[in-house]
Amino acid sequence: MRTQVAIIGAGPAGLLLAHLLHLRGIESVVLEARSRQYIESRVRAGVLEHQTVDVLNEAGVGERMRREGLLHHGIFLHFAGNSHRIDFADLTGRAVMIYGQQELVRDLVTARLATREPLLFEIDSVSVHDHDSDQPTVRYRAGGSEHLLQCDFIAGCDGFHGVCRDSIPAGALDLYERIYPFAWLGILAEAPPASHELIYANHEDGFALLSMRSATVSRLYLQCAPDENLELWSDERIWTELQKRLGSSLATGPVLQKSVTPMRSFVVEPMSSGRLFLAGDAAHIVPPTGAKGMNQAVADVQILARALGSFYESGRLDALHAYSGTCLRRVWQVQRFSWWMTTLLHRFGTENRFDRRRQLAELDYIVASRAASQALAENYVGLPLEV
Ligand code: RFL
Ligand code: PHB
Repeated sequence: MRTQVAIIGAGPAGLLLAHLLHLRGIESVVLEARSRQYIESRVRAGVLEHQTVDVLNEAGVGERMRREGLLHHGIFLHFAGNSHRIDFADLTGRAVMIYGQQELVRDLVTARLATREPLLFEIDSVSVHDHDSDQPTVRYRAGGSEHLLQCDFIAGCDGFHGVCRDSIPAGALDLYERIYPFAWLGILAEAPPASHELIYANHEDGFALLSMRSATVSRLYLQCAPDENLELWSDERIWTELQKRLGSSLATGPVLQKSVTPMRSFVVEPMSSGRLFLAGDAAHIVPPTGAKGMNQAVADVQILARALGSFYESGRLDALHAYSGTCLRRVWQVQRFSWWMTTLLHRFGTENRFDRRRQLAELDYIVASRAASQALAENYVGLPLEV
């Protein structure tokens, strides 16, 4: 088989890239290790930046998001017993959209299947070859046999645990990493959200977040240990702890899903090697406190689709050569913001009394100063593609 762009991974990055290329008349093949059912039900991100919303609308895949998504014009910061609203509309003139990642993946899978271009599920043993030549190839197994895909370019959209990043010689990459001494215990619950906007809470006993998926489904998180044993967390204990940290009386309900997510900041530089281009979690990870991971994945593939478009229109490689540098400028802004929100809102367990008072003073400053709350709001609603 031959195609123009081989895309490894059907997460938000791979699926949106395939769609943006299709709109430019560029052929691709998407190879996904998991089943369609699995990727469409994986509960993850929930907040879309304004420019993520714009690109989905412009690409013609925003119809259900506009109908079912929840437009939010602010968030609450809760600390020292009080809640303070950060008003995005007033501070930035923008809003964010609450729309589950699996809903977005579902919309993108539907759009891809409608184009009748290849999207192959449950493939395994993917390996990438000759990306330093102008005839790269991808090998994989599907339906019990070996396949070879020839292409012009490979897009490594296979997430943090994928194979594409590791196929670049270690000496050619610089890795930057930080592991945090805590994780998030997340639940999805059939319970009406207790607030119409997200609440980020800094509490003596740790961070908590109230988010949602609809008027009847809440998404909630609690800071916990990285090796937290979920067996020790009955639904009742989770609700009690959330109630305490969020300082709200929550409507409780059946817990539909429970998981523990470790926290990591990670960047690989450069994001390309020859004709292999990494995008999304394959190249960088942020702790979820700033709600940025999926949005940066979307930003990367917009830049990549544009650069591939320029190659197929003019034969010029300069936009592709600039891909990594263009993405990394925004990636590092997103890293900085996600790290900052994380340190602002969590307990590290190593703080002394001074550190704790300094953290609370910073929160006081953010809610009291228009300049400080604007800096938070501007990053939260999303920076421009090119910073
Ligand atoms: P994905 O979504 O991990 O998709 C990669 C795909 O590649 C497949 N794959 C392979 N396919 C073929 N061959 C192989 N060898 C393969 N290896 C892997 C995988 O099966 C998968 O389908 O990466 P992508 O597309 O880069 O998207 C990134 C986002 O998923 C991620 O950044 C976000 O979920 C992060 N995140 C959040 N981001 C936001 O923007 N806003 C949020 O509110 C937000 N909240 C979150 C989050 C992540 C969380 N968790 C669970 C990590 C909240 C949580 C709890
Ligand atoms: C979510 O709704 O899953 C969510 C919202 C905000 C975050 C992280 C996750 O910062």
